[in-house]
Amino acid sequence: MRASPLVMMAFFLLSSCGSGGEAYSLSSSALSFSEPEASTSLLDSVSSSGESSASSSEAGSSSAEVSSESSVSSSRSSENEPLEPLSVIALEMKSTYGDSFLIKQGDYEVLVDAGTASDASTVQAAIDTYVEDDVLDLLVLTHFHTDHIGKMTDASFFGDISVNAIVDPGVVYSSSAARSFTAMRDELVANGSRYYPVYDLLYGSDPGPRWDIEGHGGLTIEFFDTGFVKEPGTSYGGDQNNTSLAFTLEYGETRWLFAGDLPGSREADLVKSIKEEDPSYFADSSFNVFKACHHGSDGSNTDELLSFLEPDLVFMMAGLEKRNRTSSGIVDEQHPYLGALERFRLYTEEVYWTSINGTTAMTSEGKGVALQMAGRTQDYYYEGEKVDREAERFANVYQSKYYLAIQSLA
Ligand SMILES: [Ca+2]
Repeated sequence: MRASPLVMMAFFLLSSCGSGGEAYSLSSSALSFSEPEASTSLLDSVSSSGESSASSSEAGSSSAEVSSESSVSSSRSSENEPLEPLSVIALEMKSTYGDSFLIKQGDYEVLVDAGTASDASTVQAAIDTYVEDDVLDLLVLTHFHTDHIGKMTDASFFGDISVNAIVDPGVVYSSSAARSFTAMRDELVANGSRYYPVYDLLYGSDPGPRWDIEGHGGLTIEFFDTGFVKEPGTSYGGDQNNTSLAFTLEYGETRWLFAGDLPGSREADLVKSIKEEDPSYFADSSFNVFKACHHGSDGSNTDELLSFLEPDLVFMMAGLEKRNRTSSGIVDEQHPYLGALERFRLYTEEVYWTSINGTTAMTSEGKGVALQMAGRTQDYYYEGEKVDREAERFANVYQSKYYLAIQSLA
């Protein structure tokens, strides 16, 4: 594999993990697995790389099998020992907006949102690939907008895969997509899924807002109040972005924050909630990962949130808008917006967007994060020429022609 500067960028992120970085091997094979046209190749390759990362103890096992009790307890007993891999896989979105990503540690999987209706096959392929035990352990719908519900409007969306638990904002919103999602949720509950409106997690009883996922290397998921959490069944017809769920992942020395399409006006309340729980939550972490709020909107991703997070890695989902996929080039700003990108840059250059990189897997063994990108499956143009997909496969957003284009529009 040629050592292009862009590949080295991906490797740099890996080696910024500190002394534990040698535990990783971002081998050339890990980067050459997938062709840009086939995002499922990346899905396959991530499982494979999970095996190779853990192969020192459990050669030949699948990534789900290696998270045995013995290896988990030994990981906990020594800070220098890598944990079994945790992967967060951000899926390439096909049309405007859209969020969908999977979290996987061993046989524990979380699906967060399902993009737009046109992303359904991508999301289903990811579920089929990663949910090897046919039990999706947690489904999180961050809020009731169509670019997050996608085709989760009928229980058949999940095929033979059962959904163990569901968390959503619990409000009643009268769009047809929201009604369909709610009907699907009821059907899943009738089939045995547990359902937790976020209000009940925060202010009800079991299981509470902080979930320690037993047998998964100390993986912890925690939900936070954004100041807009409503009692279950409350009708809310306003901007659903306000109701976006916010939650963190804690894994080894890494911290991750996800908050759907939360608007900037709610971010201060989120910071306040996290500070009340643990003011040093992000400050004491060696590596902070942030899913940009609202697809990298300028109205979200405020200085107040970013200065609290001090992110080391930011990732964004959102498809290229139709008008920006013609030979005219990027003719209008879209998500992600320049204002948000400039604010991220005050903290890190490691800012990635699935419409530049394609489906992206972020894998951590407890220190730092290694990246694998499938390459995008859609094209855009700059100065009349199609921008080379492979040239931007490992590019951060500031190295992309998209960034040049929106700078020129500003
Ligand atoms: Ca599972």
